[in-house]
Amino acid sequence: ASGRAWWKESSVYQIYPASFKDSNGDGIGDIQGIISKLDYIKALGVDIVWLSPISQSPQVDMGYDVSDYYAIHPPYGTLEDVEMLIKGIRARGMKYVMDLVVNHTSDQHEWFKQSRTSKTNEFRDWYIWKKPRYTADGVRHPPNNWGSYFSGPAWTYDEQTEEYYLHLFASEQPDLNWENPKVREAVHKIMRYWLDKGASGFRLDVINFISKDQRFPDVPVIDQSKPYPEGAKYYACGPRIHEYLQELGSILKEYDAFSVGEMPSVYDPKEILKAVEFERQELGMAFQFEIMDIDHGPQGKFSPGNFQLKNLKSVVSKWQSFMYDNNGWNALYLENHDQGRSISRFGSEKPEFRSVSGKMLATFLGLQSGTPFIYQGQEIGMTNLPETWRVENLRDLEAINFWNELTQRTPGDTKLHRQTMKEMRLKSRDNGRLPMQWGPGKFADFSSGSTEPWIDTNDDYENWNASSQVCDPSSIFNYWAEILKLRKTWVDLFVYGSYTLVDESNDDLFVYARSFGESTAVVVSNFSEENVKWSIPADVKSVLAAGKLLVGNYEELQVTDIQGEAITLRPFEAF
Ligand code: TEU
Ligand code: CA
Repeated sequence: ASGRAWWKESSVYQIYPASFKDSNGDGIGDIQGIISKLDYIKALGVDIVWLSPISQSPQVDMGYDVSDYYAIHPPYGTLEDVEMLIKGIRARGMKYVMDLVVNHTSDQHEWFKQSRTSKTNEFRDWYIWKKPRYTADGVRHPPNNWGSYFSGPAWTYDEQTEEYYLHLFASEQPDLNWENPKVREAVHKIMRYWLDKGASGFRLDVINFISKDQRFPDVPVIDQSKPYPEGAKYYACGPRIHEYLQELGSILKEYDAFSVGEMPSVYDPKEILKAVEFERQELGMAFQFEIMDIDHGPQGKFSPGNFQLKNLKSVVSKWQSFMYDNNGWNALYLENHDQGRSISRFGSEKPEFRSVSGKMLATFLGLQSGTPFIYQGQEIGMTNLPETWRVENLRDLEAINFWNELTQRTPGDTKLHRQTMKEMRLKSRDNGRLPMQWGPGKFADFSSGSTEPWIDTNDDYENWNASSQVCDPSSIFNYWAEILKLRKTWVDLFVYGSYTLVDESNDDLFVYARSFGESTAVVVSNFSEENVKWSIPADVKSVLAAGKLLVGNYEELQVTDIQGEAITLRPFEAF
């Protein structure tokens, strides 16, 4: 990868505002709460703070349904609070990145309220409206069979004008019609407004979905129990995507801004490269989903999958090498507000392994080629929701809709329901949304008040929280800080160096090398909870023999241990 850029040398901390820190005791996190924790974020050593949406929103999808891009959701605070936040972030030498959700708006946005009033309204064409289809029996059907990511069809019929509108997500999240130049202009205006206010860039929500195949074809139904399959092949990286992204890219360039595009449902790195190739000046980097989908089952996300290290190796190595070789760039992440916690999915929640496996994952992720993203709570090893949770504890519409649809379709199938609940405990979006565990006090010190938080806290906060970790040099928090510091100390090697997978066929260890000029680093991660004996490959042996130990997640590891013929790695050991 040739081109250098400030955002390649940065790391990012993601905040989910509702669950981060509640300053006024109403049970909902807020901007003043974030401001009160900026020193904590700075101490971790990140460069960029990205906030999930804080714009005005009816919160059908936790703010990913915006009703006014220029106003702040009142429970979070005011515009003045946001200005103060941006100031506080910048005063600490960090940058603010905003979540921009413009594939769709809320149905409560003024544009949509206008759009639905009549076929001749000036905003009609800002959304995607189509006539119904009728079968011979006179029954009305949606214009095609695409499914919504939140269950059911991707189209909702509107009585007022007797047409359907498209929504790839909830029916309260109508998709904007990017074919309309006025929509694009409106988006550009929003971007400039926030860049002028001091934002240093954007995380662009499902940005690869903005250009739809204008024929809106049906997708073949393979499974009769799923009459509304995913239509992604007709809108993920669709026909005019790069034209639209170039328009965004030229604004971003003007401000030397950061950008990361969220790009689900595309697994061909060549497609994503077209958006993140350095010279094309579209986006800086993209979140691909191949790693996140690795433990999804054949029946989708909430069916049992089988996580295997060899799959992770091939997926990670595919993206690492491809982006490096082709002047692209990777966004590195194992967690966000849509995912289960990484220790629960890829490490171990067992008390004796929780900390060490969290540090192993930090080593594994943080030293790869790309820009690392840390999601709130990941830096202290927060884990998934407890076994005791039932569907009543869940707050996320994806899981709730899925559950309702499933239980209605398969009444009495308790085995399936139990299995689904188990998978939800592993992969539902709620897992990442539990209140941040600040301390051992009531509500994990997330909230000062007596009002219950909007979502229950986890059970383990008395022993597992930020305040105890910040001052403990052996904590996950301080280990992450060390990893991020290594990237700063060895910029050429860890930011701009190449990636090579080592010992591909090893079933327990993920080993890779980073190289730049004369320097090489070998990163070894044991993904198993057993001792693993590793016969060090010859070419690696010479590197280790000449080198020094930069970091390791077991305190007693000696340099001489790694300079022999073979070493035994302890459970989840990484160095
Ligand atoms: O997510 C888009 C997306 O495709 C997923 O990660 C989604 O959560 C998953 O496919 C469901 O199985 C983005 C946001 O990150 C998410 O929070 C929003 O709900 C969604 O877009 C709609 O704006
Ligand atoms: Ca609050």
